[in-house]
Amino acid sequence: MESTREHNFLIKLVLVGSSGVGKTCLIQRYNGDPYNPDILPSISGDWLVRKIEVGGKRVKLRIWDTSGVERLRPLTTSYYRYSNGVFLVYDVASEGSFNDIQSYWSQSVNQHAPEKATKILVGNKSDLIERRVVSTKRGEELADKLGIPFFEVSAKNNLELGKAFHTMTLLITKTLMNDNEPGDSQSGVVVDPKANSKSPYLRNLAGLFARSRDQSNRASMLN
Ligand SMILES: Nc1nc2c(ncn2[C@@H]2O[C@H](COP(=O)(O)OP(=O)(O)O)[C@@H](O)[C@H]2O)c(=O)[nH]1
Ligand SMILES: [Mg+2]
Repeated sequence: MESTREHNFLIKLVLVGSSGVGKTCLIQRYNGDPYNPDILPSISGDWLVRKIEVGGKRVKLRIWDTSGVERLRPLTTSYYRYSNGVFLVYDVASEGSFNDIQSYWSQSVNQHAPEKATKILVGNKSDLIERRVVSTKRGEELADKLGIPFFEVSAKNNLELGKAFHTMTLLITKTLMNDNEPGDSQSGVVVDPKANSKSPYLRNLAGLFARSRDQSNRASMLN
């Protein structure tokens, strides 16, 4: 049995998106593993744990990988259960994967993920400059339409991944601290009773998020 003192928050994250957008690569890269171009398509969901510190709080992230293969999509709905955050991932070199976000994934998340789950739109493979078909602007427009933050990343070149996960974690911890429901089993969260929603890092959250989005956009424009 784990001691609740080990971490202030236990957060469940899920990555969804069509097959081949790079969900597994993103998770492995974020976990510190080298980029592996020969990765096999995921059949079933899998998860790994990463511990990080955000704003002086110890956070344990349990990150779920899912399969975007069409015939297995219904299975994904069970992964949304008790999730605190969902990354909606597309591939900037695949128009189809971008369309799938609008026609399938955003609806499936809204239907099956907890209402309070934080959502972030992620355009992966920003390194594929020649093959890009979805512009940064279109990604931003879709994110605005969905009312969620947006990052362009590259699992291959390890660009902006950390920022996307960091922002997700910050936004979730902010929600949880506002809720302030110690030991809320619905969200699978351990809330430190000493957690103080008036901490300076949370006050700076809005500015931090705006900055990271600016930087994210700038970085993708430079590519
Ligand atoms: N160029 C490029 N290829 C990537 C990137 N991320 C993943 N891939 C490739 O895309 C393919 C699908 O990746 P995978 O992680 O299995 O996608 P998943 O089905 O969403 O889990 C693999 O051949 C990866 O090597 C990236 O950032 N850039
Ligand atoms: Mg996969």
